[in-house]
This record gives sequence, structure tokens and C-alpha cells, in this order.
Amino acid sequence: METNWVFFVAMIFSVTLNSTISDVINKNLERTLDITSQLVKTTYKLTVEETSGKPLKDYEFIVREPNLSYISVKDGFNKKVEIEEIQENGSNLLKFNLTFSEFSSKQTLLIETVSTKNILAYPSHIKQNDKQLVKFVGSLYLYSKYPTYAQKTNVILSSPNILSHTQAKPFLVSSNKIFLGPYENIERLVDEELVIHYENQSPFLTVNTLGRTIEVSHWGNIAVKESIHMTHTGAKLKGPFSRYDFQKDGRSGQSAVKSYKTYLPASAFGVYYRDTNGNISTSNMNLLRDSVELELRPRFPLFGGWKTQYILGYNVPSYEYLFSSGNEYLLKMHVIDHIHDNMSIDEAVVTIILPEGSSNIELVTPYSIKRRQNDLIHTYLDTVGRPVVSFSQQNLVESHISQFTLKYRFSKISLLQEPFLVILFIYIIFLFTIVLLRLDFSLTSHFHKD
Ligand SMILES: *[C@@H]1O[C@H](CO)[C@@H](O)[C@H](O)[C@H]1NC(C)=O
Ligand SMILES: *[C@@H]1O[C@H](CO)[C@@H](O)[C@H](O)[C@H]1NC(C)=O
Ligand SMILES: *[C@@H]1O[C@H](CO)[C@@H](O)[C@H](O)[C@H]1NC(C)=O
Ligand SMILES: *[C@@H]1O[C@H](CO)[C@@H](O)[C@H](O)[C@H]1NC(C)=O
Ligand SMILES: CC(=O)N[C@H]1CO[C@H](CO)[C@@H](O)[C@@H]1O
Repeated sequence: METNWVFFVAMIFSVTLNSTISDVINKNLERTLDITSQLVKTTYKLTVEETSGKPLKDYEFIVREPNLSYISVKDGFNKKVEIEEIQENGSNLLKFNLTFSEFSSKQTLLIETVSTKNILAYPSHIKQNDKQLVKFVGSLYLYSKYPTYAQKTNVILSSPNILSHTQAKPFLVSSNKIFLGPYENIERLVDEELVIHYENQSPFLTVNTLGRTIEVSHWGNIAVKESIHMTHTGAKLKGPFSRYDFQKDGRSGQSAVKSYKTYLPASAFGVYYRDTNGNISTSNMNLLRDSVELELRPRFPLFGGWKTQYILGYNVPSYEYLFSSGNEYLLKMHVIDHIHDNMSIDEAVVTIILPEGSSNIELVTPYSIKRRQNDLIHTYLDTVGRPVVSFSQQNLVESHISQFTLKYRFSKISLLQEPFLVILFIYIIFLFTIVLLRLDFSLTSHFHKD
């Protein structure tokens, strides 16, 4: 009787325990870490299971690495997965609540993340002829709220020159790849570092600020101007710089950036590129099928710690980006464009200048941004000023190249305002001249009569 009672209490205990600690497990994980560039690109193929057979409605995913720039999640049913950040005080971990639209006790998640500033030059300073070595610090195991039954990680490096790496057996090194695992039965919240010290000569270019201005005209043209401040954030150059070595020896300054490729929309025309000293001829401009490729060459090779600053501008025909129905207009353009391969933008400020008289402005962005106050600017022939919409965002990468939409109202009658003003102006001058001439004529005739 008594043993029965103890058993009963134990039962209740385990039931309440089970309802607080869920029966969710990470059944299997295949992870790929691409650290060939300055970015850490991770893909997770994660199978999760609710072992008691209940349908799984949400899942908490933790990102252990700092400076996360981008995350995307897909499920195995090709259904939308909602991603919501869980706000927690005093935690430097990013936690996401993933909620599924298709319920099942077993889910396969495809997760992609990109983070910046997690691969650091080590040593931090090198001489002109030295190789750039870097250190990556990440997580050996999936850092998770749930236990993980089996996991493997494939690391792809930029070079087979690996100075050291975390030796957690089993592992296999083959050329520029490290295969880690399989590791089995890793408990929840196990935090182990994965450290890899290797050669990485890829360009460590950081765009400190991107100021992108889009000026919309209803006369067929959209003008884009980008003001860019850029720093080489790899190993800093120590000691003197020899241009002679740089030009004569192919191995000299390998981590320096001589040129890089920027992509503009295929319909871009009237392209200009200038730094603080004036014009720079773009060394190469290639028309590709779906873009214009520009090879930009700064005046000097960019070594670690060196900065450059320039302005790039072009026009695009508005019929490709601006749609209208009656007085309603819709502008669809990229928030940012491709500045260089594997780019990392610390902060982008996007400013959209609309034609004078635009109203009812509504902005929809593909991800969250910081909206700035609407403004008005005045240029010549403006009476009330042009509406300016502006927003900013930090820590952007290529995955953020996607479209915003901006809706506004504009009365077609207002379109006639500027030409009307010009005509009026010319007309007034014309009248004025006639009056002057007449005045002059009558004066002289009076004079003659007298
Ligand atoms: C950078 O990105 C390009 C294309 O986006 C890719 O082909 C290249 O391998 C990447 N890595 C490096 C180190 O440039
Ligand atoms: C976090 O801290 C702020 C003040 O520092 C407080 O107002 C807020 O309620 C806290 N949020 C949570 C979820 O504890
Ligand atoms: C995650 O989202 C679901 C659905 O909105 C909610 O029921 C659940 O409480 C959330 N979990 C956390 C940890 O916020
Ligand atoms: C810049 O280039 C444009 C067009 O190529 C030219 O008209 C202009 O004179 C140049 N300005 C300078 C300062 O070189
Ligand atoms: C720009 C930025 O947020 N950098 C952070 C990246 O992560 C490291 C480590 O947490 C921070 O020290 C940096 O401030």
C-alpha cells in the first residue's frame, strides 16, 4: 500500500516534470561552417522530434555566436516558419522562437545564418610580405535547450594551411576541410569552443557607412548615388610599405585589396565613380545579362587598417521600378546592392527623395529597419519641397539584398507644375522684354517728335 503511494507521488512528479521540460530532442544535425571569407556562413540541417508523439508547434533555436547578421529558416514541408526573437535581459545569446505552420511530431529544419566580425586576424599586425592568418572561435556542438543525439560538422576553410584546431575526436582533416564528429548524446546547453587558426588571404573589407540616395523623378529617371567609406579590417600593416616590392613580387601584399567587383542593375547608365581627389576611371565595366559589373580600383592598394572613401552614382529608367495606377504610385527597389563579394556593411542609411507633391507615403521593408523622421528638401523650382523618406540598419550582408516597396500618392496635375513654372518664367521675361522695348521705342519716338 505504502509503496503504491510512493509510486503514485513519483508518477505525479514525473508528469509535472515532463510538462515543464519537454520531450523535444535534436535527433540529428548536419552543420556546415563556411569560413573561407571574412564572414561565417553556417547551414544547419536539423531533425527535431517530440518523443512523446505530440505535434511540435514551436522550437527554440539559440545562436551562440555574436554579431549575427542574418538568419533564415525553412521547414521540410516547404511551409513558412515564423521567426521571433525572444527578448531576455542580461543574456548575450540570441534566442529565436520558431513556430511552425504545419504540425508534426518530427520536423526537419533548414537554417542559414551569417555573422560578421567573428574571424579575426591573428596576429593582428603583419608585415607587407607576410601571410594573413586568422582565428575563428565558434561552438563545437550545437548549443541547444534540447539534448542532441547525433551531430556532424563540416568546416570549409580558405586554405589547407591550418596552424591549429580543436582536437575533439573523432575528426578528419582533408585539404581545406575539417570533418568533426559524429558526436553522440550531447546534453542540453553544453558549451564547448571550436577554435581554428588558419590562413585566410581573402579580402577583409568592411563598409563602415553606406549612404544610399534614391531620387525619383516622374520624367522617366531614377538617380542613385552611393557614398561609401570602407576599411580593410584584416591584419594591419606594420613596418614600411614598399611599392617596389608590391609591384615586383607577386607574393607581396597578398591580403591587400587591389580591386573588387561591384554589381549595378542591368539597366544602369551614366555611371560615375569618384574619390575625394576627383574622378577615377573605372578600370572595367562589363555588361552582364542581369547586371552591370564594375571593377573598382582604388588609387592605392588597400592594406590592413587602410581606408578609402568614394562616391558611385548611376541612373536607371523609372519604368523598371516605378509603377502607377491613377494617382497611386509604387516604387520597388533594392534596399542595398552588391558592393563587393562577401561584403559586410556596418551601417547603411537609405534616403528616398520623392517628387514634390507626393503624399500618403507608406514604406514596407523586407526586414526590420530603423525609420528616421520624414523630411522635406528644397531644390530649384520647388515650391513646397520634396518629401524625403529615410531609414537605416546595421550589420548587413549580401543576404539583405532585397526589395523595399514605397507607396505614395501623386496627382498627375502636379507633374505640370515644374514645366508650368518654367513656361511662366520665360513668359514673364518675354513680357518684360517687350514692355522694356516698347518703353524704349516710345521714348525715342517722343524724342524724335520733339
Ligand atoms: C565570396 O563570394 C563569392 C560569390 O559571392 C564566392 O564565389 C567566393 O568564393 C566567396 N569567397 C571569397 C573568399 O571570396
Ligand atoms: C528588462 O529590463 C528593463 C529595464 O532594464 C525592464 O524595463 C524590462 O521589463 C525587462 N524585461 C524583461 C523581460 O525582464
Ligand atoms: C513561441 O511562440 C508560440 C506561438 O506564438 C508561443 O505559444 C510560445 O509561448 C512561444 N515561446 C516562447 C519561448 O516565447
Ligand atoms: C570627370 O569625368 C567627367 C566625365 O568623364 C568629365 O567630364 C569631367 O571633366 C571629369 N572631372 C575631373 C575633375 O576630372
Ligand atoms: C559591431 C559589433 O557589434 N561587434 C561585436 C561583435 O562581437 C564581439 C564579441 O561579443 C563584440 O565585442 C563586438 O562589439
